[in-house]
Amino acid sequence: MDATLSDIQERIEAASSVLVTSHDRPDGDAIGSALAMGLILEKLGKTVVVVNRDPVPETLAFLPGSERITPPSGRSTADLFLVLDSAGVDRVDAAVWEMAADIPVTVNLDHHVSNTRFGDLVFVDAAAPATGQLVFQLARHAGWPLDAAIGENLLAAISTDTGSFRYPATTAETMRIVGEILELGVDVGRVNRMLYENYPARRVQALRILLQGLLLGFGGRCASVKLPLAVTRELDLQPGDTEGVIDVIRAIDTVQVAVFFEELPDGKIRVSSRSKDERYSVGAVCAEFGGGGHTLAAGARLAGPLEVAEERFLEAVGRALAVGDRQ
Ligand SMILES: [Mn+2]
Repeated sequence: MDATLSDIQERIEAASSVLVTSHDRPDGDAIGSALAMGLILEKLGKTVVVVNRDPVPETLAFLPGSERITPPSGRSTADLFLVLDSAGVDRVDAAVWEMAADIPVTVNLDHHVSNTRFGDLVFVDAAAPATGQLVFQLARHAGWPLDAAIGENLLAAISTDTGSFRYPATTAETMRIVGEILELGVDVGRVNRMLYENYPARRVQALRILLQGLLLGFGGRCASVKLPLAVTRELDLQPGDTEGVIDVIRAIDTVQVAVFFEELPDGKIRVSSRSKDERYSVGAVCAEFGGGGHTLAAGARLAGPLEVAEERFLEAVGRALAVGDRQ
């Protein structure tokens, strides 16, 4: 059921122990919002476990509390399960749900328009640019104390999900919130350096290989790159290494839609897509393939092989471009 921030505050304050998670293959918002929530709950005197199927990406390991993210194990005896930044049940691994199976109440706090509204208390604000912003709003609403460590996590969450405050969901309220976060004593220079200027060389090597295969389709309106599993293995790429590749190709002046295809070990193809224009919804394109996300940023999983998935998806992008042109 739809909940208010007050409903969620009440449940959290009544709980003595809380299990916190966010989506598999966590990005900056998933890690930052989960860690901030974990640290907030700890300050409130709760027993907290923050769990994720996947380890923290190397580039986010600097975030305060990152060492506390653990893989799922056993059955939690917590009173409350907080699921952050996850559009659907399937965004969180079955082993995490198994761990949470005995927890009586699940809270779903998220900003994906495609959220399936699972859980007992649901707070979805699709206008918010990051779940980190919702965590801040909840804490401010509740009057819970914050500190610099919490602030660093929230800044990382909001900064990464807004593309460093470039995406249109970035509002005056987002900037005001970031102002309040900086007043907690957060060093914005350090956080940005760690987030954006601290990459292993293999990441740039991967970018070089990907850009060699850059495809510009539909008169330069769609840019795409693909990553075969062989390259992932050869460069020993880690989760997070290819994050940002899509922003590089999206930045081409003629491009309206950017797509990144990645071949996975199981043979499936993970597709990430971005649009620059609300008329061309990559969310709708991904939904055709059972995926989801936002109008301007969405993902899906297609059957392989890589070239077939690429062709099918790009055809759908072509149709979306045509549909958008008629609007
Ligand atoms: Mn997010």
